[in-house]
Amino acid sequence: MRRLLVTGGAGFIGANFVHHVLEHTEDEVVVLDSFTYAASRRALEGLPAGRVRVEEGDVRDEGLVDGLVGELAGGDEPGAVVHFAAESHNDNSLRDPSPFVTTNIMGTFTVLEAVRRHGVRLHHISTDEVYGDLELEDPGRFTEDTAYRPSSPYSASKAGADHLVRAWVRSFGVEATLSNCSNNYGPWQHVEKFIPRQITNLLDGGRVKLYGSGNNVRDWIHVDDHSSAVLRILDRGAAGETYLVGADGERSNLEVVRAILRLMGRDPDDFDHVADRAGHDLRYAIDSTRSRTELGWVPRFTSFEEGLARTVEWYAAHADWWRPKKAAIEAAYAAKGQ
Ligand code: NAD
Ligand code: TDX
Repeated sequence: MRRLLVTGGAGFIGANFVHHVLEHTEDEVVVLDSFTYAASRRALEGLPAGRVRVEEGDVRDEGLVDGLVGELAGGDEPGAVVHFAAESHNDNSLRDPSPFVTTNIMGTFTVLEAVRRHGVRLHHISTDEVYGDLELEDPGRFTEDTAYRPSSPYSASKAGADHLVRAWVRSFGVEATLSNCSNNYGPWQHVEKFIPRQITNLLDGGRVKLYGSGNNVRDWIHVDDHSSAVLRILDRGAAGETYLVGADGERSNLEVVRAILRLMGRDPDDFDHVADRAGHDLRYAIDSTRSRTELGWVPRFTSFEEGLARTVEWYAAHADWWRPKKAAIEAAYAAKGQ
């Protein structure tokens, strides 16, 4: 039995990860989450109380983080921190970068200092966006050796956090691994994000909203495959190493929108072009060869269209969860011409 401290465990990926851990291991989990607008208590309901404890608090709170990390030290099997907590939406970072800098950078600093004091292992969750973007016609993909070139306040704050983790590994011998994953989709994703926004617009009788030309490419992975990769890194990853996680799911935004419209029985060309995102990254693409060969990890959702169909069904069945958040999000987008 291993003990895990999962920061941001009430968010989209963190909550899916907690479910995945409970299903596939004997581990016990403490969730640390400050329950921002992005968190969901409902996503953690019904989990066995003997194996999951939820602590409401801020990852920037040094005393709180120190106490929770201290609980992981010692014991028969070493515990670990899995650090998901972050401000995660690019559009929000363009409106107000401040919480991105403090949570994503200072929060990671706070976690690093605590794991350093207590000699506890850390897995840091990063993103492919730290590498900036690729040209649409570029045949290349991001690898562990790609130089950092972040474009947005969000991706710059994640890049800053990654640099801190690597510096703490080298300078202080902190036992940390990192993963940079591509765009996730699946259950419990906030309706501010691309795929849930379009599905719930259609379920609500609204229209699909595509930024700019729609030619921008994202590399989609089902959130459950991200969880299995993180678990594999915890089990087999080497300290100090970085693992890229992706499922060969490159699609243009236009292709995604048309797939959603088709799945929902609509005309695939019945959508609105809206104002583009400032500084909009063109293309992300992950080469996950190393994670597959060194860790033996393989994604289970090899068909994006099948994963998308299941996601559409999930949102249709969980309108009571997303509908209370929907109107305010759409009003904010409308105010920006999006
Ligand atoms: P999310 O916004 O859905 O969830 C973030 C969680 O962190 C929320 O529960 C929020 O309450 C919590 N949080 C925010 N600030 C906090 C603070 N100061 N203290 C404690 N908790 C705080 O985000 P997500 O999409 O689940 O992303 C999780 C992680 O994965 C992030 O680090 C993100 O950068 C990374 N990531 C996301 C994607 C993606 O496609 N969504 C892809 C690659 C990497
Ligand atoms: O309404 C929309 N219309 C649209 O065309 C929205 C919300 C988005 N888009 C476009 C912008 C992007 O090209 O869709 C693409 C995906 O947008 P987001 O869901 O906002 O994701 P992205 O900016 O690519 O970042 C995501 O993946 C990497 C996560 O939000 C990050 O947390 C993660 O690091």
